[in-house]
Amino acid sequence: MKDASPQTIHLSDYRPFAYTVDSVHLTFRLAPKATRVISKIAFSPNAAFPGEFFLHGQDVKLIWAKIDGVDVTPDVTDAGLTCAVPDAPFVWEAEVEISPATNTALEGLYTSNGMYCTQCEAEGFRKITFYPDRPDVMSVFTVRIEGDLPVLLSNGNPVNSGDGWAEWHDPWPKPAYLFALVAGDLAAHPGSFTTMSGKDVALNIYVRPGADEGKCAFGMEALKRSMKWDEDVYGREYDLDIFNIVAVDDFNMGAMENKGLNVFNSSCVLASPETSTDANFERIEAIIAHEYFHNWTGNRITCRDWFQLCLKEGLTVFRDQQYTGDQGSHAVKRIEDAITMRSRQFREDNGPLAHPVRPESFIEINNFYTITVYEKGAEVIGMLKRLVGDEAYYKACDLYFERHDGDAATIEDWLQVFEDTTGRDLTRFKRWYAQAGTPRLTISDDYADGTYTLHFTQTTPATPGQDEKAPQVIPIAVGLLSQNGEEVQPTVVLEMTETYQSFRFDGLTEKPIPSILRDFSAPVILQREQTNAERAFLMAHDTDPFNKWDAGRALARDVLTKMITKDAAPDIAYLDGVAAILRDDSLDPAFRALAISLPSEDDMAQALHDDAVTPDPLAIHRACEALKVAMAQHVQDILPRIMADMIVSGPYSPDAKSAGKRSLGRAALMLLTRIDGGAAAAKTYAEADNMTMQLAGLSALLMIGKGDAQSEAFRDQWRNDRLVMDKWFGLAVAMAPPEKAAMVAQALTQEPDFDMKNPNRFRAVFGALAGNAAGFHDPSGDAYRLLGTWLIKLDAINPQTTARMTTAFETWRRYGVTRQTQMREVLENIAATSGLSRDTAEMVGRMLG
Ligand code: 0A1
Ligand code: ZN
Repeated sequence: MKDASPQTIHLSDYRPFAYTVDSVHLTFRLAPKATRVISKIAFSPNAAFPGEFFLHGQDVKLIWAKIDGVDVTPDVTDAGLTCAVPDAPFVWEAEVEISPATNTALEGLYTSNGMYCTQCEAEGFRKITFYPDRPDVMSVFTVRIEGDLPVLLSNGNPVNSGDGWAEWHDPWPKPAYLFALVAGDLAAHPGSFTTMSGKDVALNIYVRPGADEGKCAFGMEALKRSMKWDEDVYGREYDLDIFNIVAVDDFNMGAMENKGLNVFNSSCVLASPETSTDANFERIEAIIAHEYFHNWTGNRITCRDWFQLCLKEGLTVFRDQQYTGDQGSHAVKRIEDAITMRSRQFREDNGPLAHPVRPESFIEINNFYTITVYEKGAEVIGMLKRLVGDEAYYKACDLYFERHDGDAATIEDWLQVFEDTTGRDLTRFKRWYAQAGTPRLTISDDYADGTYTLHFTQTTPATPGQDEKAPQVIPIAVGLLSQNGEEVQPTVVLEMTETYQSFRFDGLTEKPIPSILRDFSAPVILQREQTNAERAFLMAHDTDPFNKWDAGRALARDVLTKMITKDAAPDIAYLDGVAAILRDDSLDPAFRALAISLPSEDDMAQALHDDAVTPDPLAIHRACEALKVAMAQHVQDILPRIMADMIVSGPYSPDAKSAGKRSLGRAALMLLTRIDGGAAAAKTYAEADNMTMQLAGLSALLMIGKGDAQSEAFRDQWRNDRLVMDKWFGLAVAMAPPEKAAMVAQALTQEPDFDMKNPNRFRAVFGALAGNAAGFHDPSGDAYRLLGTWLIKLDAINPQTTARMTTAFETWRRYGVTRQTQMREVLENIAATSGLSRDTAEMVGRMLG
């Protein structure tokens, strides 16, 4: 629905609500197109902040309202209602009607395959009933659900139930965004957990009856591991008698941490060896942990307002990253996270959508569930931990939980516990929350008389609305290696606080080779003159796994840049480095797979743009392909052995070690396929007994323009599995040759099982199109226009997913005039669409602005 005058909300305008909510009773009478919601809410005036009685409400039809039992007639607008109320505590009652079955935006109460479910974060509760829908208004909820369905769930503990009704009570005060209701014909996969203080908690994963029931076991074990980990590492215990997870097919995001009733996109919880890849298993485990960890970082301590989103998200992402590292390899996890930061967060931070980890204004908060708030927010916590040390970090966290339990807190509260614990002044560090943009760190060095000095200069480019940047506090982890590869200075963390700063290392006998920004100790871009010989040296000798990997990356980037801009042949130093990594059986296979992987084509476009070269996606694609062929030829004698060694025998297990072996095996297969005509890939596909290898075989074949028969067979085999079919839809577009990508995507939208109402299916096709860099940027402009057309269609039914997907265009200014014009036209077309949602209007406005 068109919002005539979208309001910009500012952090500086924060004011507490004029009333407190003492209790909430809700009764739901479920009906697909006419659900009735009866609310009974006890309010008290907030003496310290008197003001208007305003309740949010959107797309809800008011049937009646009462105050203290007497009928009232509030003033109702599109956004909510106001009403004259007593100057003393009172009870508000209202009945409203809503239509879950026609709610395609998937916010508020909606239906998905006949199941009722809710999504209230950030501002969905106002689509359920009139309420002060803001995170600092917290209350205890009691919920009665009436409906002719076997399973009726809400937050907290079950109180009572009978035929066609159930009552739930959540003793923990919560904001409305954590409310949830689920009702449907669901099957439970049960489990249990005994907490550290000996309390038994009933666990359930609810799914649609049938095939999905066989896909719950992994999620249940992951949940138990998460519960244990949060006790062991953060001392956090679960606080209700029951913890429920529900899998839903239609969901805008990954999952949601509603108190005691987490709702998951089915793709983020359902797993089986036959239908899920190793990457799926890893992601599912991380998301289950993430949502569970929110119980303390998000729910027990929530956010005062939506500007503080990173308070819960940055911290919870940081915690899930720690958890994943603990389950497998910290080094591998750190490299994976750095890849995400550099490719997706740096891309955001260096474009028109750049914003601080804690934004200062927004039009639509749903547009700020971003990689910056989540991932850079987590990096900021990681830097804080590195600066204060582990012991102080956990002490500060303890203080945070103790001091703010039950609060709606702010970033100031979070930093205060660190100041109080350590005595440090974090004023300057706080800039990480306020200043957008990726700092560039320029490095030079000198050596004389046994003293080695590193000189750093930091600058942060201007970002929208922020022209001037102040220096950041940057923890720079550094180690020094001798010329023959021994570590002469183990890792130290240099704390850079100024624009220019130098650090000295004394007592050396020769000029060392520095290893800088170990473990990716800060989300910054290093700018440094470095020879490929030095990079190759670090690739071979660095003791820090992140920098060992990164040296290879830097080398690959340089090789590709010269292939693209100078038509150079692949540098033998890189090819030798790859061969050495592949041969080194002492290295973790998962690490080896990462170490021989290339930067993505989009990363290369960004790198060229940073070097003031206009990127040509097709030239980048060709160079990447040529380099992969050269790599394959250079290491062809090693590949068969690697593939044989990396076969994991016995029944499939998604554990990190087995997955790591498969990862290296697949990397070898991808190389081999470029020189063996697809024989090994066809064999892999035919013999696969798990989705990881089946998909690896199929992808490899499609990559070389083969695999039509396998693709058809795959489709026949998995026709009835929605999640696997999403993979099939996505793969067809991702692997399409550049000039055909748009056509393939367009053809897929005509398939009977393409359903634009299902965000997973829409993302499968169009996320893959945007991800096929050379295809998306095909000179015809067809892919731009196709995506634009479909985004306009989707906006009318699902603004949130549409707005997110417009980010495919966020890099438009990187490219040459023709592409810029084509993309700008698409953005302008979207912007000019009548009835465009506030979500999408804000995004395209910022991109064009
Ligand atoms: N808080 C959830 C993510 C989430 C955010 C918004 C949503 O709907 C608008 C749904 C989920 C998380 O961090 O997992
Ligand atoms: Zn989260």
